[in-house]
Parts: sequence; C-alpha cells; structure tokens
Amino acid sequence: MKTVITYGTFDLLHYGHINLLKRAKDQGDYLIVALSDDEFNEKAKNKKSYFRYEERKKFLESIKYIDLIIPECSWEQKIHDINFYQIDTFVIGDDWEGKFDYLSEYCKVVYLPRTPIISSCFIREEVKKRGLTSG
Ligand code: C2G
Repeated sequence: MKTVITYGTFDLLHYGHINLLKRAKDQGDYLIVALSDDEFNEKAKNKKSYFRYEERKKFLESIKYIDLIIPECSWEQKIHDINFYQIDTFVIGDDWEGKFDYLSEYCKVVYLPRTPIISSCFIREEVKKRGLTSG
C-alpha cells in the first residue's frame, strides 16, 4: 500500500483544494491530510482561518479521497509524520516549490501545480466586493 501525506489549512474549502486532494490520492492508495490547527495557523502561518479546526476537519471528513486526518501543530512535525505513518510520498502545491526538498531523504516529494485564481483569500475578497451578507 502506498501512503501519501499532504498538509494545509483548507479554509473555505474550494475546488482548488479538491483538485489537490484528488491528485494527491492519485499518487498512492491511502491519503493522510495534516490539517493546520488554529494555534499553528495564527502563530506560525499568520493566518486567521474563517472556520475553526473542528469545522475544517468536518469538511475534509466528507471528502472521499481522504483516509485519515491528523493535526498539523508545527513546521517541524513532517519528518516524524513521514516515519510514524511510513509515508511513501509527500505532496503539496507548487506554491511551496523547493521548500520541502529536505524531505526527499525520507520519501518522494511531489509539488503539484496550483489551481489558478481560486484561493480562500480570493473568496473572502469576492464576498466583500459583492457585499454578500449572511441570511
Ligand atoms: N492549493 C491549490 N490550488 C489553489 C489553492 C490551494 O493547489 N488554488 C493547494 C495548496 O498548494 C496546498 C493545499 O491546496 O497544497 C492547501 O492549501 P492551503 O490551505 O492554503 O495550505 P497552506 O497554507 O499552503 O499550508 O506545512 C504546509 C502548510 O500547512 C501548507
């Protein structure tokens, strides 16, 4: 069985995330997603996600490509995760190109082309621009 892992915040889940997750699953048979927890998001990634960790996790649990969701609490956990879960392939979008080459000592590293335009920030801006209010 080929195990794949990817990491991310996955806030305001959109088709760019789904494209990534589908292609990540296509790299093997079992896909683990390390989902950035709220503290890591805010303290290390300087990101304030709209949805809290538990809510973002709920979204991901409904995605057929994902087999296991674990928390991402630090930049440094990747090597531990790769060894602990016996990962064959680490996958992430090419906006991170080169940043995780050091992991190639432990597993295959694959950078996948990002889906153009769409992003959680883009969605936030669009909602503001269109003045979409709740209700
Ligand atoms: N992504 C994509 N296309 C988009 C938007 C995102 O392929 N239009 C990919 C990103 O490249 C990433 C994944 O979807 O691989 C999740 O994106 P984010 O939630 O923005 O995650 P990020 O902040 O990049 O976190 O330790 C690694 C970090 O946790 C990665």
